[in-house]
Amino acid sequence: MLTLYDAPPCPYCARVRIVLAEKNVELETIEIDLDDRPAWIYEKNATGRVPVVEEDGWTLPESAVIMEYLEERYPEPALLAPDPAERALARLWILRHDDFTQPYYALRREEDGAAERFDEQLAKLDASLAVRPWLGGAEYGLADVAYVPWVLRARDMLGVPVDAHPALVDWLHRVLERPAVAAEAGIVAAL
Ligand SMILES: N[C@@H](CCC(=O)N[C@@H](CS)C(=O)NCC(=O)O)C(=O)O
Repeated sequence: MLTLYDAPPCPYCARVRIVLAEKNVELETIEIDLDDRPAWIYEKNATGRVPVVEEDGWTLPESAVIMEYLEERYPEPALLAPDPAERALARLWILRHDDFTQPYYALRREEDGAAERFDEQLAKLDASLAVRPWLGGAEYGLADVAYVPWVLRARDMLGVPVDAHPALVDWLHRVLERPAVAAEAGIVAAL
């Protein structure tokens, strides 16, 4: 059985929760208190961060790597397209995710200009979603999962207005139709 070291507020953990739910993987969840982390978490991940997954005594940190691991370990339903170009596009979004999260965390720290910089990032997602239905291309997949935890938290916890970005609003509506993402919205609502 797979174990997930998890923290409900953590958007990186949310990526992994969503992928596991999409793939209907049976799991045990061990909740880590981020304000009072147990010392043993450093044995699972030298940085002390979550998420970490563990399977048969083997541990793996880093949400982007975990998502890819889960995609290979539990291939059905697929969350990466068969087309190499679409797989590459999804990976590019995931690789460049820091461009999106830097202004998000700056906004959380209430830094000057952060709202504008984060809105530029939302506009970038919107522009892509205006030409393709999903971030990775024709189908929902890992790129959408990689971004939606922050978009939900920005909208529902930081009060960021998203209405000026119609393709993003439409994507959010479609992505929330997936039970795995709707469950995550429920977690955010309870934070
Ligand atoms: N690059 C990591 C980031 C994970 C991360 O930053 N997790 C946060 C919670 S959202 C954490 O464990 N923070 C504790 C710390 O930084 O000490 C990933 O993608 O998994």
